Amino acid sequence: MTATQYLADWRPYPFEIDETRLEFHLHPTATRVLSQIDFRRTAPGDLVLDGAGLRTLSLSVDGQPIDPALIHEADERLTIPDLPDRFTFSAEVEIDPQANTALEGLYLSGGMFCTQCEAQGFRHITWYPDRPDVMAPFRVTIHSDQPVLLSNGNPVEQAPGRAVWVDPWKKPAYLFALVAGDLRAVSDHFTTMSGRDVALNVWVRPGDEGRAGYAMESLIRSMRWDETAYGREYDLDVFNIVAVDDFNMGAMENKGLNIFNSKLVLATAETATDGDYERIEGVIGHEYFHNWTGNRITCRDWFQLCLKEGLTVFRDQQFTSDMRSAAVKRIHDVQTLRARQFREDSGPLSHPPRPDHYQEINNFYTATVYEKGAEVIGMLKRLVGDDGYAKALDLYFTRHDGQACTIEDWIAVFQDATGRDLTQFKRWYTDAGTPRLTMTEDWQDGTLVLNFRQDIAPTPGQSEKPPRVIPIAIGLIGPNGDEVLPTTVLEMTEAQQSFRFDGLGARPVVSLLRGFSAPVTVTREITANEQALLLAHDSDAYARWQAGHDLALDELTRRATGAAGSRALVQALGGVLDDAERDPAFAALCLALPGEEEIATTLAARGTPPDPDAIHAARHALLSEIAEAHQTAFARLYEAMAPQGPYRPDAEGAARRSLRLACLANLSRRDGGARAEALFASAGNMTERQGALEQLIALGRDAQALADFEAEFRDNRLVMDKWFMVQPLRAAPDQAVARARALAQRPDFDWKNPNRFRSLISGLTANHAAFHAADGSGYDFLADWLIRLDPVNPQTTARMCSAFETISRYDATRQARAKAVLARIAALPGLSRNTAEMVTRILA
Ligand code: 0A1
Ligand code: ZN
Repeated sequence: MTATQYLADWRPYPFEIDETRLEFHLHPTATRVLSQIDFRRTAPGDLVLDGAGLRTLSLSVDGQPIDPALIHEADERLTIPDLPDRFTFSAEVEIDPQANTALEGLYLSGGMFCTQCEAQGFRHITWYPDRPDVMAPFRVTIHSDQPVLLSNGNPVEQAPGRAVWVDPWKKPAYLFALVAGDLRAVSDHFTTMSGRDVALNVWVRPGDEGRAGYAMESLIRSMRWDETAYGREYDLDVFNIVAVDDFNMGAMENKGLNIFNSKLVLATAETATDGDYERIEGVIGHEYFHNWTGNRITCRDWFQLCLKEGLTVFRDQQFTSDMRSAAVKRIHDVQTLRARQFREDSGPLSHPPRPDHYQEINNFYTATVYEKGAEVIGMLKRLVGDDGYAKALDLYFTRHDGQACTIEDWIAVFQDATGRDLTQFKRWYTDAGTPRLTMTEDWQDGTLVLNFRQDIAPTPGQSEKPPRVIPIAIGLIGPNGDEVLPTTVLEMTEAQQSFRFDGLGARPVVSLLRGFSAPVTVTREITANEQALLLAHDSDAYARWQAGHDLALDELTRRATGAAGSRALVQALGGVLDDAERDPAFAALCLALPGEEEIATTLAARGTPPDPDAIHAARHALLSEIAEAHQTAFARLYEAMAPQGPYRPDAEGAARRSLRLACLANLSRRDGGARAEALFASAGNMTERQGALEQLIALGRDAQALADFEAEFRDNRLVMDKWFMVQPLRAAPDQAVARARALAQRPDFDWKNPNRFRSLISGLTANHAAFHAADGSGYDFLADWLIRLDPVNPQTTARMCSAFETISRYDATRQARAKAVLARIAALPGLSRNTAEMVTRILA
């Protein structure tokens, strides 16, 4: 078992690097890497370098050979004592990209060389101080017969078989990148705010050029937005993006050479959904925004990961709200946060946005670091105001440009720019757990008193939870629907606190946590009528949606535990449908009832072990009631939302399609799938085709459509990933596991490709009642595949273990079955550090 790393153990590196020179002789199985690193001493100490899986051919300091016995294989380190104040370290190593199925370091994807160095991939390339606080300018020479040779920075020499790239900006090794392959560019250019011309390229495989246009448009929008919203200008002569098919994550912000999972680059109307387009725009933005928040200013150590990720997610969320609909974006972000981060925070994997220990850093690229990291910044902005935020960010960029920083540095710029003491606020970074906010009301003679209490349940390793500052945005709605108090932010700093509102006429309804002003759960007394009033009249779109969502959740949890249903939700949705043409996206969001997983979470939080079958049945029954009650409205809106012109992947078009598909889902419950079949056959875009296909699978009328889809898209890996995903996801729970098993037998289930693996396996784990089948077949299926993948790709295996993080919510039989399969994984000889850490934490 590997030693745990602690934040408290961080020590400065005793050397700085003036320049790193690398020379690559690329070969699929025997690539030679020559390195020369100019070190300058800044403190006493040995030179410690990281290296993993390297065949070391030679090591020297200022030309003098170094004894290879100084390599300590067990901890993958080379330690050289007694060095002078300035020296050049050189190494020659050999690595095998083709054998690199873990996709960390230099590897091959479809014959193309590419790299992934975050978090600790560079040590698989050569000996180096592989830690983010050691930054250096790089000069990279590539020798290869591949036609396109790319690295970070600016190209200084390009000749057949050889290229030289120089990156003048100091960077840590995790931002290094190299690509060599037969690639084609979609090119454009951008003139920056100071008038510099930047060449832009999106590199794809031959034949994919027609699918990269949206990525390029998104890049140009991102560059412009970062100039106007944050005053940040790009700083090299070229910006390259490369699409690769085999990639563990979404994309990577390497300096000047972003590498992307091809599913986040390639899109046409026929092959990509509205959701795909939105993600492409958002992730292109995210990686581009890292140039300032991550690259120019990076992290001192990996415990500070949320310094770059929380901020960059926050920035990409702002970008998407500016490009599309701010209200829809906020609701989507809240849904994601609840589904992924609240889930993580309420189980055995809970950790603070800034953890203070880990075994495997790659297990900490989590919803807590990313999405909660972004929410924490949103709260900070709310507390200091827009001007305070702008001042703090300007100070951050000027004070810390070129540095590797900490959360303390980040908080200090807000304190210094605004004068506000943020000592209590810092707990949001250091303490795990989602606060539960309970509100009660006292009403008398025109005075409303709101009493709040915050409770935070213990999380692993943290039993004491002092109160945090919580910005609670509220409004008050009169009984006739008028707003009697516009949005007001209450700052709660104590465990219990009351706020008083005088001079009110009639008793208002509180619109609570407007804009989702803090990442907390809410407990309050509210009637179905009051929820319906908010759903109809709240001026805050998020709060309006939340009211309807809460109404639905109350209804579903009652039914799932055997209580009788009411008509309140069905009636309230009638009002939403009457208004749907004015705001189709909002109506679609309201029609998407809480999912089975969320119902299970809610029941568990109330102390009731969720019964997946009862939840599925209750949701199904309620959906049928809604479909029946509003069939005329659904039929009318389905026609009204028909395409009005050629497909455009913008927010307005996506809104209409989302409402149309919500109507289709309801109509399909009554028309036997006739409309879905017609739409599947006639739709000219993937959004509607996939939507129709999902309905046909749910109805069990899918054979023809699946065969047609396969015949049409057999050669398109990304589209076939959808085909693999929707079947286990939408199949009836009692058939989904068998179906997933059959799909896994197909020769085109290329399980070593992370996208293909995730499509099929996550399709099943996202089918709540199927994955949690009482006989344990879902757990067995997942475990069998995790066991198979672990020796090939530990990172992807470990990430998918989180499907088990909720097991302690369920009944004793399910728990025992899940724990037995986890024990089976834990006992495997040679299990990766990644997976071992996840399984141990889940079983703890
Ligand atoms: N920094 C990237 C995400 C990323 C993280 C880790 C990776 O390998 C372990 C790869 C990519 C981002 O935030 O987009
Ligand atoms: Zn990121």
